[in-house]
Amino acid sequence: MRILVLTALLTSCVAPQMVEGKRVPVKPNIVLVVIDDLGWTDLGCQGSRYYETPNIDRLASEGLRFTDAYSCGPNCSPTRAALLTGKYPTRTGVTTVLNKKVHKFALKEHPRRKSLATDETTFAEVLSEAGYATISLGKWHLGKDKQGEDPLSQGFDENVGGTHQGHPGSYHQPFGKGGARVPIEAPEGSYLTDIITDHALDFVRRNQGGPFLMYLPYYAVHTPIQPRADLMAKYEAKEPVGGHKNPGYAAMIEAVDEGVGRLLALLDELELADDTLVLVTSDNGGHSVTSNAPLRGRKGMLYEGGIRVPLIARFPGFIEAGSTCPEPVLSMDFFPTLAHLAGCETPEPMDGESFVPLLAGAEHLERDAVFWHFPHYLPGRQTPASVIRMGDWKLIETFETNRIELYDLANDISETENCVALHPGLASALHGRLRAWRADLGAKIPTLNPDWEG
Ligand SMILES: [Ca+2]
Repeated sequence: MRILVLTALLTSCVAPQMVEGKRVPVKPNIVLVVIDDLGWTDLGCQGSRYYETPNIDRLASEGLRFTDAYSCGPNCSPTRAALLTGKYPTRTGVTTVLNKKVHKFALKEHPRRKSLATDETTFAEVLSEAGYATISLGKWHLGKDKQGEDPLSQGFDENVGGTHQGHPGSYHQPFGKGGARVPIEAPEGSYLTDIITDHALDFVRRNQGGPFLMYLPYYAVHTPIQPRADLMAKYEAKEPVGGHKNPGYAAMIEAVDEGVGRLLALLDELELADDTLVLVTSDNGGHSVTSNAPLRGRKGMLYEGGIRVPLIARFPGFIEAGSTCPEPVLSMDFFPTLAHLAGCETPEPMDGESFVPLLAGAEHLERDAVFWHFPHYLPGRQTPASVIRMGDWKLIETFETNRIELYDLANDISETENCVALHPGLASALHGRLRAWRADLGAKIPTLNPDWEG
């Protein structure tokens, strides 16, 4: 049934094309690494002088580093739903983490979806239809296992360890107990990040004839902070720098970097590096174990520290080595980008825009603004709010207080000076665009709670 619906949604594959004077690769292999909770500055190439990530740094030096990439949500599930479907969280209905309590403070949150609907079309379904072998390796966090809301229901041929869980019971074998256990069989003493990498390498070897799509959402570096013991000593001996100071967290980052390094080495060994797009990103900003400075805020917040994430893309011969791009790209842009490369149209509605032109060297996408709508409370971090970013300007509307904040990100990346009073006309125009976008998507704003006594 799903295949019939999908076929009806899609038009036929299109011919190879030129972008920015470059021939767009046809059906390359795709590796999409999503490091859970990795902050914007949590890589060497993103400015950390404490964490050591030589392999991802090498990837950046051989490819393109986006300086203004964002997650569609300030936490996991909304971002992952947007990434897989190409739609804003408002449209998938997955607007906060699945198991979060519905709060009733000054505003009353609306009920929301607790899983990604299985009739949503994901990029895995589209690429699978286009002949790709597909695998999801690691964290899923988008539905209930008992109801079959897993990667296999969303177009992936294989699922290694993806469940309803947002984090592992343990990073050490057997990876937790009961429902909190990550269901991967591994020898005693195994470390989860390494085992997931082992499965990734095995998939590449089995599918080296291509094309393949590897969705690699590592459980790391989400809590619990449980490093591999052999990586700890180096960081324990290091001086904290720039707010980066936790040896266990640093060791967890290094284990992921080592995994990416093993994967890159295998692509080299099999002579697949020139036929494979490798992407590395995160699903939200870093949390309190790290520092996102100079960005304000952290995971769970709509300030830059909660939503700006690393994004690195490498495709030798197509992407210029050592380049950077300041154009904002969001989680929802991966779907149209991957479909573009697979030579296929995307289903409607589609909020994302292919960033293939940026990979080829273009400076801008066609859209002129991007949006966030988070109608939820995360106590101590965020109250219901919406955001628009247009050019270098960012406006935040907070519903509980009707407060409007306007920041000039080009000159104030730390969001310290609210410029509303200085630029009332601009603030009004951005607010109008934000309201129009919400109306267009049917975004709900939490209503006043009559029982709230503050
Ligand atoms: Ca996360």
